[in-house]
Amino acid sequence: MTYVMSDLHGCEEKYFAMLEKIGLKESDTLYILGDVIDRGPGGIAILQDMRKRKNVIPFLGNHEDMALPVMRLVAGERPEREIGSAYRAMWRDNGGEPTHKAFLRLVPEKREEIVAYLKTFRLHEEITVAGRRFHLSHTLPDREQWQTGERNKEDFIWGEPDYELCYDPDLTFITGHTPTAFIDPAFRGRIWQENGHIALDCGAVFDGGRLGCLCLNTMEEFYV
Ligand SMILES: [Mn+2]
Repeated sequence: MTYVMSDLHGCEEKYFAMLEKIGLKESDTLYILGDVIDRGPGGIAILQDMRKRKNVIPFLGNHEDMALPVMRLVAGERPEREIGSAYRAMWRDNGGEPTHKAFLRLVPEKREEIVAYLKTFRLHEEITVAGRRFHLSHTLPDREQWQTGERNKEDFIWGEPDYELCYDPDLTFITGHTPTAFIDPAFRGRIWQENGHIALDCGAVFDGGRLGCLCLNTMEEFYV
């Protein structure tokens, strides 16, 4: 079976409860569409579990992208960009504090493992399950950018999709990043599907939110 979920945001207990609920087997594949870390306290613990599982395929979220340069610096590497106090404040203001603290508590070897793992996170990918084509990414550019092909890394981690517009009639676009309650308040805590889009972020870390997981073979929805 193929499963997909997103935006765990440090909710370690919900993550393990979901693995239990879906009964994830080694022959299954679980795609996680970014924002594993920040806001909640358990992001590093989730990453440490994910990296041990060969059948978990991680994608980059804006939170991992914000965290990585700081983590590289702490781990003794030289990030491409300048990491000054403004950058650190930006990550902190976006809920990075619990992740930063947990990262600093790791011994150097464990820090390097996390940094190396985050560098393997994918940006976007197309898969076919049960004859249906899916596009996976943390988020998407708007439809015009998608159709003109003028899109870059930032669009797949910070973009604001046009959920009211169909991007491609032959492809279903699965994203996290935008809590479904923001797309339609009636969908608070539930997976939203319309117009060739599936939005997965059920707001696990927020009051009234849940962690959602979708099985792409059966389209069954699971919640914790
Ligand atoms: Mn995000």
